[in-house]
Amino acid sequence: MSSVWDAIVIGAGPAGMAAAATLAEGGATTLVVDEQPTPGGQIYRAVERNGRNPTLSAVLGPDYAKGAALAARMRASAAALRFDTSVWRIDADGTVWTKAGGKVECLKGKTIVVASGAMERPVPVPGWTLPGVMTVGALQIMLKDAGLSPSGRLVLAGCGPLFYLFAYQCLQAGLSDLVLLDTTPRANLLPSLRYLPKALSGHGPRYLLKGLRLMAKLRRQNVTIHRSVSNVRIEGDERAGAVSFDSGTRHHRIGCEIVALHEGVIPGQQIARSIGCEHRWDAEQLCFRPVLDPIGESSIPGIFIAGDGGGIVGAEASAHSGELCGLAILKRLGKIPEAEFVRRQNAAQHAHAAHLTIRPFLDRLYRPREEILAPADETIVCRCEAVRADAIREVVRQGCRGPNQSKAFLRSGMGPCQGRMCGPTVSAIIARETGQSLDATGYYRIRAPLKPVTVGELASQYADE
Ligand SMILES: Cc1cc2nc3c(=O)[nH]c(=O)nc-3n(C[C@H](O)C(O)[C@H](O)COP(=O)(O)OP(=O)(O)OC[C@H]3O[C@@H](n4cnc5c(N)ncnc54)[C@H](O)[C@@H]3O)c2cc1C
Repeated sequence: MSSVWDAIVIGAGPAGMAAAATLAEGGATTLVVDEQPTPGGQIYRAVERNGRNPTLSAVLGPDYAKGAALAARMRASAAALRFDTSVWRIDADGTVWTKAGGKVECLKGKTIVVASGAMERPVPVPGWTLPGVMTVGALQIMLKDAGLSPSGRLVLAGCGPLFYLFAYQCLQAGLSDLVLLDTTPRANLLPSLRYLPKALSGHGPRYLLKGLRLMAKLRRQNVTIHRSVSNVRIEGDERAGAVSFDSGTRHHRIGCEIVALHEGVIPGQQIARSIGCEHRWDAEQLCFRPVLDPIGESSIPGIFIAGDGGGIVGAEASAHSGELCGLAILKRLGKIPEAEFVRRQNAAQHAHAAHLTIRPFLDRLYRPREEILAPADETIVCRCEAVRADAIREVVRQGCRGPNQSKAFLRSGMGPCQGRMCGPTVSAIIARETGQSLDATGYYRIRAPLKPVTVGELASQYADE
């Protein structure tokens, strides 16, 4: 074991970068680990390099460019940065196992900041396993990482802020054959209006205006948009060739080359669950999230969770939550005077809250349809082991009460994605079939290794002995 760090930060997205900069500027020995080659996380992916590419910067927009300042602040601090490095195990005592360049290393932190972000909500619809079907986030990663955009007709099916943002970015990138299937249920509109007054405070109006501008641009460019879409099915033998769906009372079928699905993002649970942090079902965001105190500490002392991994808050609030974790750790280490701590904590809490005024409105408006959470019988739920929804319902009828037991019956969640893609759906189906709450149903028990590690890589730590 090389050294004991005051803090190890996992993830260099907005939350991790803000936490690391705050910690290192305050004199804490800080190590940042991220499996990507450069800082930025999901939203600001490759922001340093793309800042030198005016064409791509124009496509990605000004909110993307904001990430460069945060990356520069972290780089200017004394934080040690390790990129292209995956964390594959964390123990509750602050031991962190990484792998990079074929070698495994064991590190120790007095505190850990898990800032590993969100993932897209799985969208299990018939045909979602066909080649040619991706997620909106995956296509956006190709755009940010390599400036690539799809050729041929692209159908985007889903809803939520990232859905419209990516549609807009496609237009900016010059894509002309784009069809949107907006799955926002019409019935969501009225209940969401209850949250509009709150959304008009803090930074809410800025987000609302941005959304309205994106929609106006899509309308001006005459993009075909089908609204209130349901029953999406992707058809094709070898690969996706068409999408059928209902829009209002009409049934449609359109040909396509690529289909991208998106129904919002949910916290990535793998790391926090593997450490044993307590999670609860969030009935507003329809996902599990870790139980955190107001400064971001989890149920395990010394393990902090910042950013979207602690509940979906968006990029700027993620950065403020990272700062809050950083300040709390500095205080615990005795590295910040009380008055300065109180002043900076108040400012960060205030700024964080101002970005959250929009959330209840967005969460209610873009609440996914029931068919996304608990899909029709013939739909494959576990992609790795090809387990269908009806098989999960059948084992519940045979007495299976939870996701871990379903593994023994069906092998669901035991493939290479380690349950990331089927976990939320398996829990939702079992809860509905048993009539239990989601909290009582629970989630897969997640165990290390969180990333594939070879025996050779494990052996590498003893190479010098
Ligand atoms: C695919 C995708 C695209 C998105 N695009 C946008 C967008 O364009 N605009 C927008 O406003 N919001 C976007 N979001 C939402 C967005 O993620 C945020 O609100 C924001 O990036 C959250 O910041 P964060 O710091 O919590 O996490 P992230 O930005 O996700 O950063 C997490 C970091 O942790 C690293 N990491 C995770 N696990 C490990 C591990 N085991 N080992 C090492 N490193 C690890 C990741 O590589 C990543 O860099 C996107 C979300 C997703 C899932």
